[in-house]
Amino acid sequence: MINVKDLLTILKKNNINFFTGVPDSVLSQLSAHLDNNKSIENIITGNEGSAVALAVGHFLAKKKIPCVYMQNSGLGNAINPLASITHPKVYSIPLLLIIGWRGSPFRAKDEPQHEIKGKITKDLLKLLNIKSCVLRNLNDLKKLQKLIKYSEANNRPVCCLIERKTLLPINKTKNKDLNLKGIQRSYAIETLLNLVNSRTRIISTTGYTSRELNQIRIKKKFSKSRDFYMVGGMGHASLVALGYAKKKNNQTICLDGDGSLFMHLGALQTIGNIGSKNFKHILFNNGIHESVGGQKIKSDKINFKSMCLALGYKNYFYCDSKNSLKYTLRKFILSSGPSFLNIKIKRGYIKNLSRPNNFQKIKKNFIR
Ligand SMILES: Cc1ncc(C[n+]2csc(CCOP(=O)(O)OP(=O)(O)O)c2C)c(N)n1
Repeated sequence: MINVKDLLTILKKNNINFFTGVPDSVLSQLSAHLDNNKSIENIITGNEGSAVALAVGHFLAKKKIPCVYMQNSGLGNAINPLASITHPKVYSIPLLLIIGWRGSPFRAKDEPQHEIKGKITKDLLKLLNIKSCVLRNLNDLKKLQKLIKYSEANNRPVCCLIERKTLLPINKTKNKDLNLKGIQRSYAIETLLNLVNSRTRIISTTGYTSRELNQIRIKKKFSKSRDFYMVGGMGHASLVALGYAKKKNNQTICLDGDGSLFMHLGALQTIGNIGSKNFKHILFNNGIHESVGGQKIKSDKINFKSMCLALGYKNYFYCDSKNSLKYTLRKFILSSGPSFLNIKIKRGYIKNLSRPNNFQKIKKNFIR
């Protein structure tokens, strides 16, 4: 195992003090250190491709190697700028990628969607001409040191892969501005399920939202599940919902998170343009990436109402209290879409959460 402090010491020695990326549970200890270290700049971007872009700009300004961190799922989002901007045959820009390697073939079994990406992660890096090392113990930090020197000398992106349970757990410092106001996500989900009819289809985003929806369905025995859980493809739930809603009459509800919404915010423009009456979009707005450690999103100043209406949504609703949730949800369900409901969610999730599995069955049930 590796103490994240040792990793950061190597990076500091090599003058790497600019970090950008999308958080990942495998790297949550890294995120925690970055947030607590005032001498380090850390910017969380909407998606991983944007982080590479920000890092490129930083290099152009400072001529110093930036660090871009992500989960290997996010490598998909980053491939475009890595292949067509930073690649040695294009601009040849040095940067250090730190990638959380879910589904590594050398570790215990992971979720199916992670196993697939895990198997091809190294090959993807090879295809991109990016040299990589795997960090498992202190000795491996020497390999990282060499790679950074190589990146500097040859102006090339390099990568270090970190598997699950490699970074030593750290004591969580108490965060003073924990968002404890708002509604519990699980309560909001249960209230919604009590209000919708059995023909309603729900498409839910990656992480705790899908896991809680699935668990509540099973435990509370709501009518047979007709949900589509986006266990991967973070940020794409709303357009899956739109694609369905356009061709069916069923009420179609997307359950989104703010991290997911910002990952592919352009989807809102498509929804505003072609969204149908039966399309409903719920944002579980907690201001954090709760599913991967609670890293901040800094969305509290955003005027979602102006944004959604400007982009063409027909209705906007907001709710931040349990007392008005049922009433607001009813109005939202009866409204003519595309409609957006922004629900202020507080931190917290169901303990011992299970995960949706048997994806073929989920798909069949949804289609039926
Ligand atoms: C492309 C991609 N990048 C990163 C991740 C890791 N990831 C899974 S859930 C999640 C956080 C989602 O945040 P949000 O939508 O706000 O929902 P919350 O976790 O707060 O419920 C992240 C970053 C991923 N699955 N896919």
